[in-house]
Amino acid sequence: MAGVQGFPEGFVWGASTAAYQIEGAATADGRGPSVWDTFTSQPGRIADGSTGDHACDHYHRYPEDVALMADLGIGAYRFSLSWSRIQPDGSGLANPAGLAFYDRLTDELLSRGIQPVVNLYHWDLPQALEDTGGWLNRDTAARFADYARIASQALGDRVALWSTLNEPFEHMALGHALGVHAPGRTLALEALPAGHHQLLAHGLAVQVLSETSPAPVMLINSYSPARPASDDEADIFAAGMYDLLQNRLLTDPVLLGSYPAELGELPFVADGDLATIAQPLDYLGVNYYQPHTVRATSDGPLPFDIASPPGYPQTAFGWSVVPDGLRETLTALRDRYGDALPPLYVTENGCAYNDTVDAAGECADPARVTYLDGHINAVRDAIADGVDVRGYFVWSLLDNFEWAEGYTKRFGLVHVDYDTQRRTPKSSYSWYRDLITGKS
Ligand code: IFM
Repeated sequence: MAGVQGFPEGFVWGASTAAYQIEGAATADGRGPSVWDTFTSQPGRIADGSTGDHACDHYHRYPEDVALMADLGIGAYRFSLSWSRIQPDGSGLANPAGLAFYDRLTDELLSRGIQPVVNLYHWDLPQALEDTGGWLNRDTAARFADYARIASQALGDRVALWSTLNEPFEHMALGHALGVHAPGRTLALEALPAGHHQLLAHGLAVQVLSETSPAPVMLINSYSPARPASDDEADIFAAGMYDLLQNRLLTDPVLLGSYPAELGELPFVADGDLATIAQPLDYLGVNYYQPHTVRATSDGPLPFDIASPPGYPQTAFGWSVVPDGLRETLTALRDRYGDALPPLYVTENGCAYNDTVDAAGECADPARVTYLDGHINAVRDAIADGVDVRGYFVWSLLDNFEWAEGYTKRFGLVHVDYDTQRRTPKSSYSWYRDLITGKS
């Protein structure tokens, strides 16, 4: 296959999903409840009152989904494991039936020539661990290391690339500070230990994975350039604070072995934690959607408000389409971390639109094509500027359960009819296939 112009030989083109967002089969084969099962069962939490109980039924339909990936021509597929399928209570013996699903999926991918990129944790903590304090409890990090060992012993001979956690910052902020995601805690800045304990879990898991599997390891973080809403000193200060939290808080300890000095002493950081967290990392995963405009406020739980920057086209989520923000994100990481920065993968990038299937059975999504084209060009620009980027994964392969928005936001290259489970590749799917197979 010819490489895509402007991208290095061997650059990986992929697509991403996450367990709770696509698998369904919530109680199949001994799966235990996660915080998302609990959260979605509480009235008023999810925009359309839905749950991930059935989602895309990927648990049963994975052969069809892997066939779609093969036709798409992706070289790698990033998915997450459901911890509570593998350890229903988050600790103790593995559930063989749960592991067997990931075993089948991994083999199916490999039989189609698709590299499995396996993320251990995408926000679905086993409820039993939440009941003992969840990510506010240091012990959850040790439980995560045990779980990583089980996953690695089962799949580590075939996984191409591991990721420990997806977006620990969003999980801390949305789930523990603001309460709009599971587990629904509203701790504002008191949520910081939930971020620290996730990083501790990451560091312990990197140790386990490097002992038990030959595959390289990454951590996936979300990044967003911060822009002050005005020239006002308070807004400039607020933008700096947001930048520190979103872009540095959970990256500095991993790459530099220290929290940003501005934070001062953090009482929840124990002796030795930072050395554990700063394990050598093979890659860093970068998730990017949009920059944020930041305004100082004294009205909310946090001292600032963030918004989508004005003056750009917007997705159906109201997020601004700013492709250059991805170039800015990638170059800013290089400039901040220098030699401490491992090579990067763009592990999520994509957009939600109100896609529908027409009478002829087609699903046209030209706005997504424009979005992807712009952002892929931004990655090309970053590479031309010397940033070492090794791959790009679209979020998402399939329309899926978009957390607090339920099924109201469609991010997929493939449309999913949730009543019939019919999959319809969108025009962006054909466009992406042509790009990565060198036809466009
Ligand atoms: O759907 C999510 C994904 O789970 C994590 N990153 C952002 C996506 C879009 O909101």
